Amino acid sequence: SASTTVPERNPSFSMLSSDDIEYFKGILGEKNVVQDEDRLLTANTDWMEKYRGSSKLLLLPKTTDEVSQILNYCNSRCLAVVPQGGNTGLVGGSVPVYDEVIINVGLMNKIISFDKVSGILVCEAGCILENLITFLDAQGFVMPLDLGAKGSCQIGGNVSTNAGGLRLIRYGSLHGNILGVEAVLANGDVLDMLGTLRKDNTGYDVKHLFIGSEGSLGIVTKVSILTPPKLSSVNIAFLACENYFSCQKLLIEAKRKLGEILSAFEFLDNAAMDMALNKLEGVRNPLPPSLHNFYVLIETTGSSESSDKEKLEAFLLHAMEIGLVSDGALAQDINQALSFWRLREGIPEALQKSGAVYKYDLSIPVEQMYDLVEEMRTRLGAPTKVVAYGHLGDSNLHLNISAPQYDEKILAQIEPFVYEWTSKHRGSISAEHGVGLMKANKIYYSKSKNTVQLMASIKKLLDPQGILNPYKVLPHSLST
Ligand code: FAD
Ligand code: 2HG
Ligand code: ZN
Repeated sequence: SASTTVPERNPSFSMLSSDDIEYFKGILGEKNVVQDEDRLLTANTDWMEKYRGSSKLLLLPKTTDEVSQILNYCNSRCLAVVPQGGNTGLVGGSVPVYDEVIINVGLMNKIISFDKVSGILVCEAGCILENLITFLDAQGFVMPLDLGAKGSCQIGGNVSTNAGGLRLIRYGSLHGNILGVEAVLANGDVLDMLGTLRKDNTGYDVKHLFIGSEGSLGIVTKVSILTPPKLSSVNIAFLACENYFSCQKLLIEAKRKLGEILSAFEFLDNAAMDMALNKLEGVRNPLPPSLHNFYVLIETTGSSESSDKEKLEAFLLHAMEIGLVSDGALAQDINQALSFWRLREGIPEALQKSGAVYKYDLSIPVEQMYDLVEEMRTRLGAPTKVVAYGHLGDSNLHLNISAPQYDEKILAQIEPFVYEWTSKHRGSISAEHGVGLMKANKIYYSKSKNTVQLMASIKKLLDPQGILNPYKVLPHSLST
């Protein structure tokens, strides 16, 4: 498997005993204390099958009070735990490293309230993102968040990773859209910060600590979200560009000419296109066969069918005239629109099917972003495939290196080069996926020493024994 420097098991954590299991059964009932080997194997293994723990126990609480009781007990026994949602995380954060108890709030999947005037949704953390999208659609609203893993990821997992996704360019990050959080601390204390207000400046805004802290500070049990109304006119174009500079210029033009109706700006290079076409069933290139170097997906969302379409068409015509775009297709119906998205959203799955994959999720200034991809190709050569795609509109590159199998020699060619390069350009080594286990020891590439030290102090204050998601997020030298 992939090599990550894994620290020793922290010897201050207790080993699970049969008394512990009896205690959990007393709180949760027999059925929600899972010891079944197949279910544990799944819960121990991450989406990429790159990280594997050896937990012997999966707990499925149904209420905040149950979460509180479990954590209080684990803390008193010094039993380490891993909060797990849909287990779609890509940095090894959602699976145990050793024998940590897995806690999944997937049974807490109720919608608590929805206010049709304000668009504020309050729900339990185990709600699957796609179910929330479907629920809101029927109410005439949309989630301010969408991503390829929507069918399995939980809103609690999304909040805990501060997931970015495909619409961030339009709606901004979850730090803006999550109005409230209920979370349970390591000692079982419940923090009710489940506000539904847009404005509330009563001191420190503590809920933000739980947005993006990857289960290291508490278990998120409920959230309230500001959701925008569903607008009547959505248009999607799939375009080809011959060079990276054109993609960049196209982004500047799109922001200027499409302005407030721009709702997605994604890119992929031809290596990513090849991957998708070869590995995904029923996916085809929306453009006539011809070799293009780059592809861009542009979506607009607005309230006027005629003027939005006119705007987009004028923009595309202009882009073709000045030579930024060499070919393009506008989705003519919902099925075509879905097929454009399927192609883009399917790339991680295509890569997963193609063997070993080294993933880097980087924030890099748009101008320099593709230089890294080209340098990497030169460094690596065959038989690796360097695949680039991502949220160009947010300066977020997904650099994926696909190889026949995991290989220390390949890894040594990639790291620390990729992190040093990113750090030198003042980028982030994790734009949206988080730190998890994969990057715990790499955090200094993107955060200053004093800032990391403050993170460790906050961790110590909220979780003095370090039972919550150990070995993750913080560098291992600071985490015990
Ligand atoms: P998990 O993977 O189960 O957990 C992720 C982290 O959150 C872990 O550290 C875990 O301990 C913690 N956690 C989970 N639930 C809770 C909780 N209730 N309380 C406290 N901590 C918790 N990410 C993006 O940002 N943008 C994308 O576009 C995107 N696309 C993806 C596409 C695919 C196909 C896949 C497989 C992944 C993608 N991801 C993306 C990564 C991943 O889906 C997101 O990070 C997602 O938000 C994780 O949610 P989850 O419920 O699966 O959490
Ligand atoms: C996406 O945007 C996800 O598709 C996954 O964030 C990125 O697989 C990746 O590297
Ligand atoms: Zn992404």
